[in-house]
Amino acid sequence: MSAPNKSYDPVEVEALKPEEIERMRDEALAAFAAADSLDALQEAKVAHTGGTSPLSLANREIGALPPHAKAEAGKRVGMARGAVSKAFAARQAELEAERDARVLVEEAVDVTLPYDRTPAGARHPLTTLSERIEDVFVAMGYEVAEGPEVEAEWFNFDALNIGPDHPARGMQDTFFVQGPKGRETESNVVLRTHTSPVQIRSMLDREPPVYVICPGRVYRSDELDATHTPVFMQVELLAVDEGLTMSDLKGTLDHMVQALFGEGMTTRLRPNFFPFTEPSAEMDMVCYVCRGESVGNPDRPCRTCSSEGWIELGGCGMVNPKVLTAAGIDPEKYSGFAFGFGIERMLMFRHNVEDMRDMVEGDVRFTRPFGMEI
Ligand code: FA5
Repeated sequence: MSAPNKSYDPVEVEALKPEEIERMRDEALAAFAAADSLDALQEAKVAHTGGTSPLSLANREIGALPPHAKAEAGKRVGMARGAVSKAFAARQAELEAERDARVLVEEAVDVTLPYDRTPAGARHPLTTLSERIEDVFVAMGYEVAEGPEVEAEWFNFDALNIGPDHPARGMQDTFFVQGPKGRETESNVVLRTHTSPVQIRSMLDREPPVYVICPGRVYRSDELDATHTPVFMQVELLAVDEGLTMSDLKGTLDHMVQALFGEGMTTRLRPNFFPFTEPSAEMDMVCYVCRGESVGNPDRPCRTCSSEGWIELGGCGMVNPKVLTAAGIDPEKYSGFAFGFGIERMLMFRHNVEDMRDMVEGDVRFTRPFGMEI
């Protein structure tokens, strides 16, 4: 830095000459304009505005000028530095905008492209349908109840009024669990053939009133074919309260089919026999595709109900007083109704599945159209 000099003319200090200041400014502006990246711009900034840059050094010279010369030199250097600083900010904004535009293009994701990640899998439609049915009843105040799949014969048969010699035991083609060594035939344990034993467990576990919905897996020694599987799902419904009648059962079933299949669906009951309900009935719902209009109408055949107008859903009836007694409930005071049906059959007609084997083979091409609900 030069020493103070009273007779000093700022124009005579080389670094403060107007043309020198202009040159420094123009070099800085040219360097900023030439910078083609934010990093290059940063380097140009250090070179042209940093502590050892020509403009900073010229600025320092001002301090050594006599007072009357400082103002003019200060103005000249200040204006040059202001122009350099503005040019830097403008170029920085330009380069940042270019970078943002480039990143948007480079990092764009085409959400319509097929992805190659391993799919996480899907819940089986039998599970989602079963939960949907549970929701309908939970909304009416029912509780979800469960029981074991390996069940005592007493719960599966005896308590349900299916005696040792009752033909229903044979009819249900039971899988018997082998007893201990030497007493293989004496286990009294079976793979449950229906969800009705959960009725007994629910009544023994609770004081009436009892309102339960019992979904679960059941087993029968049926061959696997288009309409049967040896392992399938049932849902059981049980209500025990004072003064329940068949009309409560009918109203509940009507509500269920409307909640599952839509407004205006109705049900009908046909006489049937189950040892654990008296009277017993087979429950049909009106065909949700043709609504009965295919009956006697060859021009409008219906594949869903085979033009019968009705679809069979399951068995039901008023709980047999003997069953209430076996579960410790006074049949003089309480009555109950029950209903049981197969989920595979319901999935078949609700979603036009033609072959039950598709439900057990585990092929994702079957489950995928039902949605990837996890
Ligand atoms: C029963 O199992 C009674 N426990 C239902 C019941 C409960 C009646 C409460 C009264 C009161 P059933 O044997 O009909 O009933 O079987 C009920 C349903 O299970 C049938 O309607 C059918 O949808 C389904 N089902 C029966 N066998 C098979 C099978 N092998 N594969 C798939 N679904 C089946």
